[in-house]
Amino acid sequence: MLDRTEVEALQGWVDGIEAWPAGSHRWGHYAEATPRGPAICRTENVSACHGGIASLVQGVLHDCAADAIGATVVAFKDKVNYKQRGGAGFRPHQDAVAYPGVRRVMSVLLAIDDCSLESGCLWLADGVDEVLPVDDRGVVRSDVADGLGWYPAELRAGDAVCIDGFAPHYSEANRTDGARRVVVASYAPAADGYTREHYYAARHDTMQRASAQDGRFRISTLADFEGTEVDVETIVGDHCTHP
Ligand SMILES: O=C(O)CCC(=O)C(=O)O
Repeated sequence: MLDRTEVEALQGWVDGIEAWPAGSHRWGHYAEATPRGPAICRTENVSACHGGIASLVQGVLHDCAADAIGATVVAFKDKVNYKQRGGAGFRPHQDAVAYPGVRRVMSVLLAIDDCSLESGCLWLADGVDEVLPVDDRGVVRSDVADGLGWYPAELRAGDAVCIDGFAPHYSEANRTDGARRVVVASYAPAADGYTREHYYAARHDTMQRASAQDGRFRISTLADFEGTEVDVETIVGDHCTHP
């Protein structure tokens, strides 16, 4: 999807986004504990504050999702997952379950760095066209997930993979020395009227309610993330990271 020059530009943008000061981004700039110490694991709604990412979300990623769905689409969500060295993976889940009230969704995952088996690439199950039974975390029940046929999507930096809303997917921890960063943008058919404002308001409410109920930290509406949260305030260093 991107050539070498575009990939290098994207990597530079994301280096800068990762260095946004803790607490500076109202939609979420999350950190996790890793064997090497706290590390940023996700920034949510990046396009709201970064023109370069917005141009991808409204440009090539949008066109890819529209092609895959076969209709005019609206971008309602985007995020960067960093999966740094030692960073955690995600349990099997379906986007149709994760995004409150969505009818049809297509996500496009764009590799910022190479995504290999060792660095925790995405795995997808094929042949699923319905919502699967979930456990108390909202992820696909393990006995159901065990019965699916899983395929790895190893990607070079600049490659992308489309994830249909019903396609179960998961990823493992990063066992390499480098980061495995991806941009994931999600689209709904324009005719469905599912907007970014609707999604982020519903996301906030759902996460608050779910965490109040089970006391679990979550970086998404489902408790699919396998990492351990770090309070971002504790990773502020002794110098300012912003320009
Ligand atoms: O970045 C990954 O490996 C998982 C992406 C995903 O499924 C998610 O963020 O919900």
